[in-house]
Amino acid sequence: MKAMYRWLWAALLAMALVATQANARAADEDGYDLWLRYRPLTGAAQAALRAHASALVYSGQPSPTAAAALAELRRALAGMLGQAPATGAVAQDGALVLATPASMPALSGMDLKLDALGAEGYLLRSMRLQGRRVTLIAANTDIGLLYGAFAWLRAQDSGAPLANLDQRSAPALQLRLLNHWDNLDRSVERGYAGQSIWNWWELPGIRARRYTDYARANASIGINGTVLNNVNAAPEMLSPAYIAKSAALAAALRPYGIKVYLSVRFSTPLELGATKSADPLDPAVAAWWRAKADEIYRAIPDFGGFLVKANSEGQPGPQDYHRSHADGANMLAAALAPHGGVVMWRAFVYADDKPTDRAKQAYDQFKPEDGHFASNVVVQVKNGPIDFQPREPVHPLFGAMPRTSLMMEVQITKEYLGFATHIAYLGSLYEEVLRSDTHTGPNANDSVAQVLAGQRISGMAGVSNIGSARNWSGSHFDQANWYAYGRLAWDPQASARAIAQEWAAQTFSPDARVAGPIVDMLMMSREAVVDYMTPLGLHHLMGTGHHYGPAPWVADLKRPEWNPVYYHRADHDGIGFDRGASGSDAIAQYAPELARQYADPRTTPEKYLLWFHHLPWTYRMPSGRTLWDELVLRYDSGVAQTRAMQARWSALKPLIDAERYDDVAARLAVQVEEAQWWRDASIAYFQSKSQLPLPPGVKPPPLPLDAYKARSFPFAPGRG
Ligand code: GCW
Repeated sequence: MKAMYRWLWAALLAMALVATQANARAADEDGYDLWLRYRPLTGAAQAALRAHASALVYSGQPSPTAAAALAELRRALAGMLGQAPATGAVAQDGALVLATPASMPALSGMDLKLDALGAEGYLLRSMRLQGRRVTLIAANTDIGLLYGAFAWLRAQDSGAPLANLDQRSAPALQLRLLNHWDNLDRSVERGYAGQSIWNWWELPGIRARRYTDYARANASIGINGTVLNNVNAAPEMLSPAYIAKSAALAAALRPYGIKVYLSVRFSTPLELGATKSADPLDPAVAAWWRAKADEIYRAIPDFGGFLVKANSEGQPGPQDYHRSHADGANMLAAALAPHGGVVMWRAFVYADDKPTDRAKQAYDQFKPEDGHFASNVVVQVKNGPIDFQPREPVHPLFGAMPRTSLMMEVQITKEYLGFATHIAYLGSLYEEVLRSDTHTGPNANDSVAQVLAGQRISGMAGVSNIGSARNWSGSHFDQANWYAYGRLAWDPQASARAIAQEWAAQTFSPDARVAGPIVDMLMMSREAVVDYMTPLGLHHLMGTGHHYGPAPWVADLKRPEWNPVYYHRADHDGIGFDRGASGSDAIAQYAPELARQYADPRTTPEKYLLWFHHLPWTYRMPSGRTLWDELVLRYDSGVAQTRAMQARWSALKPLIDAERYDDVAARLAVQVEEAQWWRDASIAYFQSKSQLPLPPGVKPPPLPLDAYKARSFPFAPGRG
């Protein structure tokens, strides 16, 4: 009997313990709120916030944009304090005052140096106003106020002290855009977050609330434009019915400072049966585009412009009529110019009939056209010369077309970095690219960030990772890539780590025990992916078509540059792509200083070694190891880093809500397994070439090479 009581007692105690532990864990979250969660605060944190947000002050009738700023603050404060603050026109102690020179003429006399903020910048300042201690959020325009409101919330959410704020910020780039590769049937090319967010079928009559939340999220990180549809564009996009649908989206996004742009198919008038050709020099074609632009601007007065993929991967373009890129771009630019629109003409071109190194083709085609483009054309260049690989050296066009505006395109979606399954923080990738020195100008450091900021039309485009998934990006951690993209497009000099910290604090918790390990995971994640997929400058070794998983052996596709063997060139003697003078000479496209550095494997950064050089397996690395041994160890290191991320996450279990914890944990388990797969398959394949033994202590791949080759994934997502 006594034993039974003891047993019962122990059982009750255990149950109580489990219950308290469960209580201690935060409530489940599905990720819909992104980094704008505004969860209730308690204790000192709540008191501190209350002291700096006792009221919201704005005078006059707010525009839809100023109203959005006020609504966001109200919503946030109601969430965090349990009660929305009073709104009024008169300052009181602890008030948040939102003002532009138009809403509060006195601002102009206050020596705030508002001019330097431009049309989109803001300032946050703790100060005295009408004898009251307030926080001023000031800007020249209402959109600046909205950005300022979000900046204040970011400061609050990341645990910054609110008593002595003095921040000013203005974007370094004019165009900070998302590119959706969304099709009209709602499939998304290279999308891993469900169907397209745009419900084209139901538009324009039915406007999902999600469109407004999309706009809020984007405005919170400074994104000011969105290209709604895939660059592989359908001609129907420009039909009256779809212009009406785009106009409905434009109306939902407008209060948040987000302009709508469209991808256009170069042959649209021909395919819609309106003209007999798509020749840019045919007056009937140019007239059609002018009339079309007029029609679009009647429906969307602040329409941003066109994005064009022409003469690339089978898309039509001016070269079909023996015209140049500039001929094509300028014809469209002339149609948009009267309305203030821009043409973003993509430099991502490579063609069947060009036997040259794919990495050279964009430069070869565009550099000779420098200076030929109209002033409202901006050439959109991918960050690297191949295609959104886990790592690439920067594109040689940056800094090489001084008489043409260039903007940079990066991928936010992870076509080549494990879709939404693997964690890979792209803030690190963007930062690496933006800080790369192009050596193209008179400055000691002509980083890509500086080159971009110096363009007449400046900007960045990020290929969106947003879909209809409840958590927007398909995985919680992929939200960080959307966030980092926006923050870096605003300030290309910002630090990826600082951005990771902001994101982790807002999305999970500012508590260092939570944010610290999450930042560590983010910061190690991209290098881990590089190491287990494509170490030491290897690239484009992914599975055919879907680009998931290792397939370095593929050699039978129609076009040479579709085959991984084209890129790694491994044989019995060595590995790597010779892009020096004895090879494709792609190196010559870089500024002399860089070209000199890349010409010699000894001075080429190790991370780009096999990008630029074909080297014997026995080549001595700076570590003293042979290239073969080093390569194998990198693969192992990638797997080890992935396991380390997993361990960090496991330790966070008590501090993260179960819903998000479990989802991330499941993905990490798959990532560890797949990192191992990448490592095993790659080593098995390269060993079949090198015929060398593995370094001592290294485990051989558990399966024969053929077993890896036999894997196929006919239903992998994202092929549009
Ligand atoms: O990365 C490649 C993708 C294609 C894409 C193309 C591009 C939209 O595999 O799916 O097409 O680049 O950027 O145009």
